[in-house]
Amino acid sequence: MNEIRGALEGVGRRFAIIVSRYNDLVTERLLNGARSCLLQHGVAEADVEVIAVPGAWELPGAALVAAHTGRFAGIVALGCVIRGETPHFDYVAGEAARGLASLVLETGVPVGFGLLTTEDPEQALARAGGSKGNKGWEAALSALEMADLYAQLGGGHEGA
Ligand code: INI
Repeated sequence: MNEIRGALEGVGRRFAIIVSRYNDLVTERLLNGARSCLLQHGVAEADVEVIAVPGAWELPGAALVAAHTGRFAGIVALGCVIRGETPHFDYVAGEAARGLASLVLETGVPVGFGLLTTEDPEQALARAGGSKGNKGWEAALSALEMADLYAQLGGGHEGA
């Protein structure tokens, strides 16, 4: 049996981090986690491009445009939607997630999913470097692994 598994190898690869400014107390921490993860796995500082968008709703569109440039081996999408703050929770969170999933299938560029959807700010902060870890770091780790996997499968992008 031949098992193919992506390595956590960032050397020579370029990544985009798309980060939402909405709930920036949380998303700044996700960004720190994602950036640290990429750098610690060999991605050069100059090969990490941080792209800011207003809110989670804008994540898929910006990620799609970034993916179509062919410049990135992977993308990390970071945001935070808090249920108590909006009756639009299901639309914003659901459509952002759906959009990110469909762009992966459309473009073949891996996206690490770092969009927090929580009941309150405390739950979000716990997942942004608090007691539940840092989902930004985890999303970057997934993007690294999948970028290498896609490259091994022969489908990697220019940044790969
Ligand atoms: N955007 C978020 O990222 N998180 C939220 O919790 C949120 N709330 O609560 O509404 C939110 N709304 C903004 C939305 O993402 C768009 O930026 C806005 O509708 C403009 O298109």
